[in-house]
Amino acid sequence: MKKVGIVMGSDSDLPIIKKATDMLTTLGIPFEVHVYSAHRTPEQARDFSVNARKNGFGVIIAAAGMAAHLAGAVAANTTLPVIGIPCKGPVLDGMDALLATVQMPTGIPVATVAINGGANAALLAAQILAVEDKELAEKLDAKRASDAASVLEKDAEIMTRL
Ligand code: RP5
Repeated sequence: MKKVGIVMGSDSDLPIIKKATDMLTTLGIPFEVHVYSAHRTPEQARDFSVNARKNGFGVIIAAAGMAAHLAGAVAANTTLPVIGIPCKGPVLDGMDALLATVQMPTGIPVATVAINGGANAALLAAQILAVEDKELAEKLDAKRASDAASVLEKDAEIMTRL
């Protein structure tokens, strides 16, 4: 199976990335994590992106906060699908990172998930890999069924209380 590449702009983004790595681990998907900044280490971020396809990656997750150019900078240097996670920073509640990540110009797409949406980034990466992987697609179907069952359990429980 192809790997998921995960890059974060700073190790301060790690709590968001942990939500993604936990989900990938649950699904049995291999991944590799790096701290590369679009601003502080632009050469390393570029090298990783340029070489990602030949290094066995099938999709890249890029997480950054504030002036969050990382996902766009990665996407500029690869035609692998890139999923951006805008991370909430100390001011502006993550709106700064959301707009910087989602508002890509035509030609360089970034599939942006919710602010701090680490788990959904991993699920979207899994769905992309599952296009060519029947076993993974079945795991995703099973997860959907189990998520639905747990909502229905809560529904039954709330009716006994209210
Ligand atoms: C961004 O700046 C990082 O992705 C992080 O979310 C934010 C703050 O970085 P630190 O100052 O915590 O290293 O590039």
